[in-house]
Amino acid sequence: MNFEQILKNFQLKGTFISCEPYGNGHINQTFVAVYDNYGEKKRYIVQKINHKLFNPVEHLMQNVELVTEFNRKKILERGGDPDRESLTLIKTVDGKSFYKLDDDNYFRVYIFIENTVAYQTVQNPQDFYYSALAFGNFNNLLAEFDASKLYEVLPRFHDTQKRYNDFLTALSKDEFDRASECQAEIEFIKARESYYSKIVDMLASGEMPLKVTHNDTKLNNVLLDDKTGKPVSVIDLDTIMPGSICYDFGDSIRFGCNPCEEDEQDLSKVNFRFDLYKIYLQGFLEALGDSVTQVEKENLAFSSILMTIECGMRFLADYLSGDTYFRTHYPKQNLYRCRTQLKLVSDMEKILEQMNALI
Ligand code: ADP
Ligand code: GN1
Ligand code: MG
Repeated sequence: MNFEQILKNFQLKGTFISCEPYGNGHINQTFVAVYDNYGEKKRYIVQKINHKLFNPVEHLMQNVELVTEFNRKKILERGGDPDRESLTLIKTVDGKSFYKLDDDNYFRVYIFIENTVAYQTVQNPQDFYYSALAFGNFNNLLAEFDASKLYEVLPRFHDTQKRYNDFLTALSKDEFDRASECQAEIEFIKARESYYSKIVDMLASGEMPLKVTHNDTKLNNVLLDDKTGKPVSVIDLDTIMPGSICYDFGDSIRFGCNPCEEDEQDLSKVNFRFDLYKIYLQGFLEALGDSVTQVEKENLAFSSILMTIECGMRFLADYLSGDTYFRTHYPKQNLYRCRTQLKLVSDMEKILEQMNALI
């Protein structure tokens, strides 16, 4: 890709130096670009947007623009630094939030938030506590955001019943003849069918409040200060849509209470970290304050199981379908990712009572 040429379409100052792959996202392709502006080096995050998933890209980018502008205003009001505490889009030369090179190449550029770190696993419990504060505050902030302005870019994103039906479809097709090697995983997912419609049913009946949520609250979607460890900014705003805060809580637990990488092959190392669960719960509830309802609290532990098995079935469905959704770096990576999720589910099931007792 000729980044020097592509980036000429954005309002960037200085001389192009380089643009290299960056980060660990599964969906978009992320790069870091370096510019020299009169001797001062400045970095930018460049993303090639997954336009097949986010279709049309216009809708995705309108959401990102609205949410980042809303956040920036809020940050300014409380005397913060919006270039650091929020994602900031660099507009194109004609004032748009993304650049379309051709039908297969859509790009956006953000200010690189320096002196921060995005962790793949929890390095120390304090980091996890701070990420709970970050996501909890983010949920609180979005409570004031008018949901009707947002496109539902990925409809039914955390509708686990729909995810299960999609999984069953992938299984019945078994296009790559892979089902026979994952019988144990398939049975595990099928045996838990009674879980899948619980939260969507509660949302539909109104028992569970519908809020504007982030929907992808992995630890690596929050930037922490690399010296103090304190939260700096929540990133990856592609999936902001109406949902339940239980989704945001559960997804953080799924990722953060796994002591290993998502694709760890040695399952004896993948043991659910109940100590970290307690810490995250404390931080999350602290940040939510009075805005959290009883029914939300009662479903936080269950949602941790639900979000984890949902992700497990998505990885397995993608494996069965030939690895077209989540970016993989080697064969069977999606199967290994699925296995870690199912191991965490079975660990959580054993201590669900203790998890609930903390509320
Ligand atoms: P994906 O949707 O593919 O997960 P992300 O938007 O989460 O992509 O970006 C991938 C990674 O790039 C993040 O985990 C983080 O490490 C890094 N990153 C993204 N945006 C910024 C930014 N503005 N400043 C610094 N690092 C960033
Ligand atoms: C994807 O974009 P990224 O890598 O932060 C996925 C999440 C999954 C996650 C699993 C839009 O997140 O839903 O939980 O991978 N995002 C999308 O690691 O599907
Ligand atoms: Mg991400």
